Amino acid sequence: MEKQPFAPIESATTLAAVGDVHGDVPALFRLLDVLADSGIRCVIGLGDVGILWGRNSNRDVQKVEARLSANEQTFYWVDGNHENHTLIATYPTDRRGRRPISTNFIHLPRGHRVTLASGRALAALGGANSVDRSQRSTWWPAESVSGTDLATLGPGYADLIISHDAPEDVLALDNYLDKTAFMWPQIGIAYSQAGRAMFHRGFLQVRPKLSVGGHYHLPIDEAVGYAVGDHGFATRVVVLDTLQHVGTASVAMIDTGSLAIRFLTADGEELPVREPLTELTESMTGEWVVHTRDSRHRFDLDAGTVDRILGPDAQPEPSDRVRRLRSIDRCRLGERGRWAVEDLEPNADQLWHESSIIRHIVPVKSGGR
Ligand SMILES: [Mn+2]
Repeated sequence: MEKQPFAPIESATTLAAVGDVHGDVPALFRLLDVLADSGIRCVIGLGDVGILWGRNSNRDVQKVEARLSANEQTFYWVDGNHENHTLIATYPTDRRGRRPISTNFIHLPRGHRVTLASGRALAALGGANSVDRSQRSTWWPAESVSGTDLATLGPGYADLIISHDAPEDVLALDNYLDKTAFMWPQIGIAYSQAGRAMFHRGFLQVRPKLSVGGHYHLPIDEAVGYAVGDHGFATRVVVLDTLQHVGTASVAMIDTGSLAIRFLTADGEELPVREPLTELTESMTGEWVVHTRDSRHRFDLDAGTVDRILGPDAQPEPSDRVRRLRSIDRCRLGERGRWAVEDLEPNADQLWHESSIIRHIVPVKSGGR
């Protein structure tokens, strides 16, 4: 009879998501032991796991399985770009559509979905395009998210997407990629962006509340508003750092009911909690820029004013001038904004401003919350 995993993902109340392992078995074991000490038994690798890699992979898989068994843990993982996709594909999928490499070391193929005991739906969508493809001695075309993967994923909602790549329009990530673009050939950047665009199509099919990925080797936790046609939604986009980086968020402990997150370092040290901002309210202070689909609005909550910042393609409008902010009815990521303004001259009429769907709320200076 087939052996059952110790900690099936369906019944997990906490999932420990782990950034790129890169075949670093000692680092993985250190983390698995710390997690086991705090009772965490279901762990999810976010791609670039690199255990199933070359000639020694059988031995590595046996070592990993032995440690997981000793800790009564199960390690599920989605594939990244830095992965031996040919070797992965030699393992058959089981009747659930998962790919057990060993009893407790289980690959989740792209498009796989799980209903958790909490009632939440989880979708898995690994894969990413290597920015350094032209410099790599080992490269697999199967690293790319394909149209078939997106068809397998299907159009249904899921609360949570587990991936290697990240959705588009994440400010902290896009700023980082802009700053590091000089490091890569133009063709590699274009290829990598095409892969991210493909993942983003899958992301929009799922419209999740929470997106957790790896790949970029830096920690990000940002709430973003998205729109599919007229329908808006907000997602907390989390990117985890690799297990090789010290002191940063490499692990996310996800409560499968509330979707609340605690971040840990690769050594299992807990990091301070700082929830990403999802809403601008009248009770806040400071200066903020609200990005909608069509424009940007600067809110000075100390001065009580708002004005529109013209983008390069925007046509000037009367609402561009600085106005007094009377009230904020609604200013939430993924929704249309609504706030009341009036001209600065005395006895001016109050009018409501209705915005397109809000994508970002960004502090002009630090603080102000
Ligand atoms: Mn990586």
